[in-house]
Amino acid sequence: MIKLLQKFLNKFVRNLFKKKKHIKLGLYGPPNGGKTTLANRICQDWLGEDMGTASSIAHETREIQIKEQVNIKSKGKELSFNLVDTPGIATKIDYEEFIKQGIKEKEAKKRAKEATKGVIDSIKWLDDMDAVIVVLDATLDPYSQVNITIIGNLAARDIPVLIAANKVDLKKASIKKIESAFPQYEVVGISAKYGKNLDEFYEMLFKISG
Ligand SMILES: Nc1nc2c(ncn2[C@@H]2O[C@H](COP(=O)(O)OP(=O)(O)OP(=O)(O)O)[C@@H](O)[C@H]2O)c(=O)[nH]1
Ligand SMILES: [Mg+2]
Repeated sequence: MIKLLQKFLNKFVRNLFKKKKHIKLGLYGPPNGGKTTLANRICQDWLGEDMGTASSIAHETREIQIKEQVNIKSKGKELSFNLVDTPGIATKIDYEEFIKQGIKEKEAKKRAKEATKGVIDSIKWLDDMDAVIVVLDATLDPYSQVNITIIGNLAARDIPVLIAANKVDLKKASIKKIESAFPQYEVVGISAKYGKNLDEFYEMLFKISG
């Protein structure tokens, strides 16, 4: 009996001091929204290094990328997470689009195949996320099938979401349009490329992850 009690107490004490696991923070969205640019911005701000390659050609990220132990601080609070950059989600991937961007046929076909697998991986990984930043290009119509599907999936799983309305440095950008498309979520306007409004972004990140 005493042994059992001891065992129980040991386990209790061990659990008490076990370090809280790092939360997984995912970057999700359609291709070219600026997920990797934002991932690089976050990693530069807090680790002084890049995370991946950003490109004007869609589906640059075709594999899940993880940066472990990113620690951010805002207003005396600290947040620690593993940052997950995901391949952009699309309903249709056509290798001819890559050819139009100057990529040779063989490579274009390979890319299309990898990009398709990437989309499947992104969706598979959704279940593992503790919180998600949906990165949208604020110059585009937010009511796309992809955006609605991503946000609907996150809502169904009760995963906390922050929408980053990216590219606010561009004239055509509209944060309002995104806010009215997804009124149930916090929206923060940023420019990942030029580092605009990142302070507010980090504050919001605390709000959704806390
Ligand atoms: N003007 C402007 N361009 C941006 C901004 N953020 C990203 N971009 C550009 O948008 C393009 C796509 O950026 P990425 O970061 O590669 O986009 P992504 O969401 O990771 O794309 P995939 O990996 O294909 O899913 C690149 O040409 C970036 O330089 C921004 O804040 N303002
Ligand atoms: Mg990317």
